[in-house]
Amino acid sequence: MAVPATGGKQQKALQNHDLQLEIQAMVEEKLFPLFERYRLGHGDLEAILKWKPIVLLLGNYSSGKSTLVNELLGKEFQRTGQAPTDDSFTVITAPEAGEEPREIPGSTLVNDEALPFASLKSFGEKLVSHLQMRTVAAPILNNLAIIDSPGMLDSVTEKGRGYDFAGVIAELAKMADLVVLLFDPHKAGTIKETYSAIRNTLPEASGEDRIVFAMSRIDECDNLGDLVRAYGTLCWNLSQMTGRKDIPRIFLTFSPRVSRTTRALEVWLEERTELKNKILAAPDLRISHILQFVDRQANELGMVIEAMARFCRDGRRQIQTAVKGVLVGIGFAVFFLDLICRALIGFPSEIFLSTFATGQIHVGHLILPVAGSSGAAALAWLWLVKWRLPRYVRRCLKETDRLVELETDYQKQTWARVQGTVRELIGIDTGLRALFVPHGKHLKRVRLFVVQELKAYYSRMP
Ligand SMILES: Nc1nc2c(ncn2[C@@H]2O[C@H](COP(=O)(O)OP(=O)(O)OP(=O)(O)O)[C@@H](O)[C@H]2O)c(=O)[nH]1
Ligand SMILES: [Mg+2]
Repeated sequence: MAVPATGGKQQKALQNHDLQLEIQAMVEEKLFPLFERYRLGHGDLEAILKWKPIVLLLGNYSSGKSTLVNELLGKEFQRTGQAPTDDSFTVITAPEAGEEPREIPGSTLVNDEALPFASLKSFGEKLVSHLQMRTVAAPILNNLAIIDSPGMLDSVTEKGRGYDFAGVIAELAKMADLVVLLFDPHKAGTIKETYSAIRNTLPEASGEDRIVFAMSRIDECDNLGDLVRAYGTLCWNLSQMTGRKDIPRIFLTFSPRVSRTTRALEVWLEERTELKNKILAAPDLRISHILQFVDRQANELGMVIEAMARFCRDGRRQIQTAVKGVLVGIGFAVFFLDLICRALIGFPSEIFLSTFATGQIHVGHLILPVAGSSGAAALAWLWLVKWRLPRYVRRCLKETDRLVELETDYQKQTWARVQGTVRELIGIDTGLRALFVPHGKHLKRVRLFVVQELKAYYSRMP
């Protein structure tokens, strides 16, 4: 049996909850203003920071997701069946204190500020009508929500479902502290939607350490040879999907509640218990998941600021060049302009430098140097504003990559996520003033946040 929450566990849950609130307050105070300033959305971060730990169950249709939920709850709660049974995402959790168990429709969930599901609204009405929350009193749900999902299919396309199924999975996987991916021996990793979820959706949305693979219904294998074949097929398919040769652990399990052949398979029951205990321990992953996510978002923010700082620094160099041009122009106007004019048109009769040396200077001697200097300054200004800076901005928009260091894969992946924002920021305000924003100060604040505050929270993880 899976271990139910004990007094010690409850205390740990409370500690985790307090820590989560503390991190939430700190992130809201220190990072959110900068996210807004740099036009980076912080909806995902907000979603993760609020509410309770979440386990997301994904898998082929009829792989036993709802059966596993019922086993964890200790009651027949979710509908189960041999054909694709469930076409909805169901968030299952405990009712609020003093509340009766109830069903809450998706439209309420996506509009409830206290819940993390607001981002699902953007997937449209069809998804919202395939989303619900069901509350039920069960010990494991005191500090946990489980999301049961529609089975993954082979033939259904986005058109068939009516919403972007992979996108919804990505959103939910981002907020989930643990993603359990169930397979069954009948379709060991051959389902198209599962393939694309593992290959494209999950790596971006969830850390590898937060994904658990399990093959359920193994009691339906006729013999050991049959099981080994199904397991081998799943491993091969998984390596195709993940592109990796080192296969992650795959729990081999079956449900003793529905299986008729438990005796021969007793040895595998241990794995079922291990899988359930892993699910029950998901709340322990909460703080590290939050910190990892904050870390990742802070790095994205840092990269945007770094790019903007570089953009401004190089832009200010263009101004320096213009200023140098002005100085040369002024020097020329003061020392040579009246000399040249006198040589060409005989005016002025006295040049500024000689009157300056004799001390017999009057306003008339200053006209040409001052007019020349002003002309030089105006020309330099025009050259800068109308030609040099727009050209510089255009080049930065075209070659945004040169604004950041892209040495590691991590830097490249982070950059892929934020370079659109950098382009947007560069394009918004192309005036001179934009080059004097104190990005360096902002960058320092983000770096300090990552190396000091965030690190301190890592060390406080229970
Ligand atoms: N023999 C056996 N049957 C199982 C096991 N787990 C689930 N089943 C049966 O398999 C069928 C499908 O199980 P569900 O729990 O409904 O599967 P699901 O993944 O929720 O399916 P969808 O909601 O359609 O995606 C049901 O008839 C279950 O009773 C198992 O470990 N062994
Ligand atoms: Mg189901």
